[in-house]
Amino acid sequence: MNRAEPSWTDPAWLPPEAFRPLGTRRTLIRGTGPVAGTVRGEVAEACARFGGEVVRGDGTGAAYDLLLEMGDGGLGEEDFTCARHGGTTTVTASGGRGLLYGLFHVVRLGEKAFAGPRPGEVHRPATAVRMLDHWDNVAVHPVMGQVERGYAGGSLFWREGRARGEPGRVRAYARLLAACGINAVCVNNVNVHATEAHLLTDRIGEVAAIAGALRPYGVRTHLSVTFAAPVVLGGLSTADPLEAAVRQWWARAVRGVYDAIPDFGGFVVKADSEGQPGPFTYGRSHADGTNMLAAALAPHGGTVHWRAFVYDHRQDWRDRTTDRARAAHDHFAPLDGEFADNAVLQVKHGPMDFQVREPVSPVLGALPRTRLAVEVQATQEYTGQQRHVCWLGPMWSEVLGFRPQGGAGPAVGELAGHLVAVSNAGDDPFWTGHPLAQANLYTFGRLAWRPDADPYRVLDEWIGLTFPSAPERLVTGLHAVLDGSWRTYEKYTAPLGVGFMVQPGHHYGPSVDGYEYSPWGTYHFADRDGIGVDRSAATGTGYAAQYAEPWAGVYESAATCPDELLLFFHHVPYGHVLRSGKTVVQHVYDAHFEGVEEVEEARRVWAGLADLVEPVRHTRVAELFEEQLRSAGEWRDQINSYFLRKSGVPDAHGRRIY
Ligand code: GCW
Repeated sequence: MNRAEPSWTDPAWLPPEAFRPLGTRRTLIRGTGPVAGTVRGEVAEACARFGGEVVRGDGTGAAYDLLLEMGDGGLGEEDFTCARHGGTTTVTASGGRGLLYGLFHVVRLGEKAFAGPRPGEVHRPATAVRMLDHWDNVAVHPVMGQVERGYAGGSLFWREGRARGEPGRVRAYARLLAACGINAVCVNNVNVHATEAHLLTDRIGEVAAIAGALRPYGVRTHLSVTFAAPVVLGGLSTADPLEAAVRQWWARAVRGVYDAIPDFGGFVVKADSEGQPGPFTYGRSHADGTNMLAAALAPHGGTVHWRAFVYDHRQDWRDRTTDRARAAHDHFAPLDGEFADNAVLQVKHGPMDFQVREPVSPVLGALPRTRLAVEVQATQEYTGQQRHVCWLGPMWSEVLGFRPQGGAGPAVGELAGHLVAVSNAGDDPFWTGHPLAQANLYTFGRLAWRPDADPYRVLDEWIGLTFPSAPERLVTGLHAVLDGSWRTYEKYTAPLGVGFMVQPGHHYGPSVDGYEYSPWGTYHFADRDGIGVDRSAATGTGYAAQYAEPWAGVYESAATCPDELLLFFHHVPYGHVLRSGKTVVQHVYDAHFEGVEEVEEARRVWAGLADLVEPVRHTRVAELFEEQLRSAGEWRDQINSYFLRKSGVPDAHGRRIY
């Protein structure tokens, strides 16, 4: 592969050129504090490059094109207004972050920010916390490596047991994040191993240094902690959340954290999940565990994000009564109303595990008295591992637009006060391994700011910022490659919502029965007659009944269940006729042939953009397309052959199946 030496100045959104419209203007800045200082620095740098000017003093009597002003009391700390009258564009904010977001708004608008009148608009984020969780280990893990499920090189923060000590790189990352509205980062893996446990106490200084590099761009730092910390770090004999000594230990530990990081965001906790310790050891509930940590954080304004990803990961495949999809709702719905005010239940968007197609988690509609965060996965564990183009904007947008109570009820984007993505960034020269995977990171940030935003418009923004003054052919080409890429990926991988069918362990590439007899609870139950999981209430696991109406009814019956989720909810014969009019097995064949053809077409479009994209970026994507095409072909052939062999039903179009 054609890899340059890692460098954090390589292409991403916000190249210097994106600042040209602003950098050629005269700007007056009124604001104080560290983040306002960042705004000043950004504008000064752009002006130095492009010939504009930062107007000095209070600006009285001076002419300026842009006023960036802090001081309006009526706005929240992150809000800003933008207007243009009489030849001056004015951004007003009450806090430094609002001013910074306003600056990036002007950069996004480009020349349009300085043309014609612009009526005053208020911009405010719909969600208070827009967070990236890094599954980064400090020490290289023997199985999971430096970054668990990381496909973008090493960690931005840690290397071989220590902090990298590269604040410039972290600051550059924070700048990209601020430009899409992300305001929080959790700097270590939710699986907290022995070395990482110490970040909470004796190694908090390393976290503080990272926090110092994130802060100028308004990004707060969070930390994953182990529930067993009082035992493994404090030498106590128990981590029972109701023990006074345990509660005191946490209170003291949290004080130490805030001494080092006064604006610390809080903890992220994976407890009693996939082997991580938790309150169950002591016969306590998730609410007991959460609230104990919440109590320690409350005096300092911190929040605990408690993950709902809890299920039996030692299942017996012979047992069809246990359903992993049910687990989060079974565990957490009964606890509604028991969680502290500064506790947030962090729920994966689907009931299983970030598959290319899942129903929206029923947990999101089941805890009206609990603060919720929705967790999506920007790192492409199950969606091509940043070797395949798979822009997830449309999927996330569907999730955020889902209304758990149906038509009149609130959408997931309104129910969740916090949005979280597992980060896809690392020390790769393009930040995300696949240069086009940057679009996922950017889109997440913008959807977190405005969950009902049109993802295709967000993609336009990313294109505009990444390729300033891109000719129409490039814009059209990028849309052609990215717009449908998630559905293309869905077509050539596991069909109709059935999920998994990946190689065990690393999860890349097809293995139809790879998890069929495993303890992980991810089965498809294919036999000679049919395939799918019966999750109906009438004859199956009852999962469908975890939804409110109308969804419980819609999913309960194979006749009303949406095609793309059919095998998630029902075990049907291969000849079952979908709502589309095709049989299940013919759909499988058609989708797999089409999916590979779509990859070929995307590769062709990309090849035709060679004259419009820097060679290093173009080459990287072109090389990855070769691998995507190979892998998609492998998926097609394995899945089609499997279905042909199981069902004995030939392809209606007589295409080659093995
Ligand atoms: O998606 C799965 C991954 C694990 C991950 C886990 C989780 C961090 O395969 O690697 O662990 O989910 O979300 O906790």
